[in-house]
Order: sequence, then structure tokens, then C-alpha cells
Amino acid sequence: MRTTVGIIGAGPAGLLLARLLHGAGIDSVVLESRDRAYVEQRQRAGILEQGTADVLRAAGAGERMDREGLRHDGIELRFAGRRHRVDFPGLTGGRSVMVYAQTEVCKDLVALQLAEGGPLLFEAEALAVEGAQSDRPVVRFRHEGREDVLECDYVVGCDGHWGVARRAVPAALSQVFERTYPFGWLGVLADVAPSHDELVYARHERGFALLSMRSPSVSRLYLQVPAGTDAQAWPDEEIWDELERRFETRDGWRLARGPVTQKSVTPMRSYVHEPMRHGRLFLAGDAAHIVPPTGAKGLNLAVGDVVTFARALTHERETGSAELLDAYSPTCLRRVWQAERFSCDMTAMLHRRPEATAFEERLQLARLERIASCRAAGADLAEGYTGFPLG
Ligand code: RFL
Ligand code: PHB
Repeated sequence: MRTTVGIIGAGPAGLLLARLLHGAGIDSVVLESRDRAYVEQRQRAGILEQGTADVLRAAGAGERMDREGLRHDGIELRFAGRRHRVDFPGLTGGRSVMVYAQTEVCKDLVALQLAEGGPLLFEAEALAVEGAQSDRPVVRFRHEGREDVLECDYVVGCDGHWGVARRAVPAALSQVFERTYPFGWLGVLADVAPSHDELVYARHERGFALLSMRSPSVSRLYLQVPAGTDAQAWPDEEIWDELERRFETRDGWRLARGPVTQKSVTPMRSYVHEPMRHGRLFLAGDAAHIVPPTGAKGLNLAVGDVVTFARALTHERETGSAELLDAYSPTCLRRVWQAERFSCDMTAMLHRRPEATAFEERLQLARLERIASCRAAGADLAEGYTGFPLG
């Protein structure tokens, strides 16, 4: 098999890249190790930055998002029994975000790819990327019980944190920057209308909690739990009790309960692999970097990477200049590090560190007070949350 761009992974990064290249008249093949149902149902991100929503629209993948997605003009910060709303448009000159689940983005992109795009092979597991520094890199993969080879001009590793693409970068040329956290998020999906019309980020002595949503009738809720917690060890009623404690306000706000349909624990990690390019192999999305979910940045960063790659390759095709391809890694990393900073700050401000001193806890509250009382501090959060400019 031969193609111009071999794409490993059909998460949001790989699927959107295939769509953008198709629009630019560049052919690609997507290899995905899991089946279609898995790709379309894996519960993950829920917030699209305005720039991400614009990219999906421009790629012809925004129709259902515009019909079913929920535009959000702010979030609520909850601390010390108080509530503070961060008004995004008012603080950023008009920006907002979209609540539209990653599962739905993936469904829309899979449907478009199968109807109009190049090959998208499910249950096709990439085994290795070889010859990244030659003119003809190849992806070895296994599909329908047979091993095969995909010859490419370029390979883009969109295969997530546990994929194989990153391994093709020699250790001597790689630098990894990371931080692990002693906590994770217990996430539940519940058939109950969200108890607030915007997301609520709560800082509480017992730990962080987040109220999010998937639709007007489905809530998505998270609780900070110790790293390594087994989700099944938390009975549903105890989850609701704990959520209620952490969201408690002095004005008597109530959390509505409903049947829990899914629960799982997500570990938290900050991770950056530099560089994001080795020869003709490019890394995009979680394959190159991970952020803790507090800033809602992971999916949006993946989109930024593939937009940067698609623009760079289109430029090379149109002008013969590899200038933008050569700038791929530093261009992406500037945005990645801003998102890492934002995600770390949000995480530090809202989570309970088991070893935190009383002094540090007071500092957390002072940070939240500052955002609530100083327009510049609020604007900094609003700008970070609604997104750093693409390119
Ligand atoms: P993905 O989605 O992990 O997709 C990688 C794909 O590659 C496949 N794969 C392979 N295919 C072939 N051969 C191999 N050897 C392969 N190895 C792996 C995998 O099966 C998979 O299909 O990476 P991608 O595309 O880079 O997308 C990244 C996002 O999924 C991720 O950053 C976000 O989900 C992070 N995230 C959030 N991001 C946001 O922007 N906003 C949010 O609100 C948000 N909330 C979250 C999140 C992530 C969470 N979890 C579970 C980590 C909330 C949570 C709880
Ligand atoms: C979600 O809805 O899954 C979600 C929303 C905001 C975050 C993280 C996750 O910061």
C-alpha cells in the first residue's frame, strides 16, 4: 500500500487531519488499532475552544455541532461556599466555547471519512514506523491477521500517549518533560439534567469537583480521588453525597441526582515530548503531549497540531518550500507550553494536594479571590480557557 500521508490513530487528531488533507487534495490512509464502536464511544473531552469549533466548521464537519452543541459564555468557580461567574465574552472581547463531546466529534468525522475520504482501516494496528529519516518512511501494521506495509511520503503519529510512533524517535534526540499528580478524576455520566447551565469548577477542602454536561438531559461529573482509586469501589450514592458536599454553597444551591450510566477513573499527568518531528515523522495530539483535564485543553491542542501540519504540507505542495514543515515542532510547542502552563495553574488552584500546608491552602483561596475581584486576573483565565490563537 502507498499513500502521501500515513496517519496512525483515528482519535480526533488523526480523523481531523485526514479530513483537512482531503480538503486540500492530499491523499492519506488512516490506521486505527481499535474498532469503530470503541473510537465513537470512548468518553473523554467535552469542551471545544472557539478556534476548534471554527476549524471543524471550515472542514465541513460542524453541521451537527452547530445544531446540537451548546454554546457557553462562561464558567462558575465555586470556593468557600461562594460562587463566581467568569464571563468569557465580556472578558475576552467576544470569545466563547462549545460543549460538544469528543465522542460526537469522532462520530461526525468517521462518517465523513467513510463517505468521502481516503481509506480508514479499523482494527489495523501499527507495529512500528521505520525509515523516518529516509524519503520513504513506512508503517508496518497488522490488519485482518496479516502483516502489511504502508509506504508514505510522511507519517503522522496521532496514536495517543500509548502509541508506537513516538518510539521511532531515537532516545538520544528525545527530551521528555513531565509531572505526575497524586490524584485522578473519578468521572460519572448520569441521566439527569445538569444542575447548572454552565460548567462549575469547585475547590473544596475535601478535593476538587466539576459539573459538566453532555446534553440538556445528561450530566457529566467529576470528583478528585487519590491516584489508583478503583471506580467500582465508589457506590453511586456515595458519589452523589460527595459531589453534594463539594459543590455546597451558602445560597442553598441543590444538585439533582439521577441514574449513573458509566463511571471510570482518569489518571492525571502533564507530559511533553520534544521535538514533535523526526525526519518525515510528525507527532500530533496526545502522542506528543498530555495535559491534566482541568483546563479542557487536550483535544484542542490535538486540533492545533494537525491544523499546523496540514497548512505546512499544503504550503509545501503549493510553493515547493519546506519552511513551514521545518517549523512544525517549534510552532506547535509554543502553543503546547502555554496550554501546559494554563492546565497546571488551573489544577494547582483547584485541587487538594494531600501534603499541602495550611499556608498553601490560603494561597489557593487568595488566587480564586483575585480572579473574582480583579478584571485582569479574570481576563487571563477567560483567555486561557477560550483558547490560545492557532498559528
Ligand atoms: P486519542 O484520542 O488518544 O486517539 C489516539 C488513537 O490512536 C489509536 N492507536 C493506534 N492506532 C493504530 N496503531 C497503534 N499502534 C495505535 N495506538 C493507539 C487509539 O486507539 C486511538 O483511537 O488521541 P488524540 O487524537 O491525540 O486526541 C487527544 C484527546 O483524545 C485528548 O487530548 C482529550 O480527550 C483530553 N481531554 C480533554 N480535552 C479537551 O480538549 N477538553 C476536555 O474537556 C477534555 N476532557 C480529556 C478530558 C481527557 C480525559 N481523559 C479520559 C484522559 C476529560 C478526560 C476525563
Ligand atoms: C468534560 O465535560 O468531560 C470536561 C469538561 C471540562 C473539563 C474537563 C472535562 O475541564
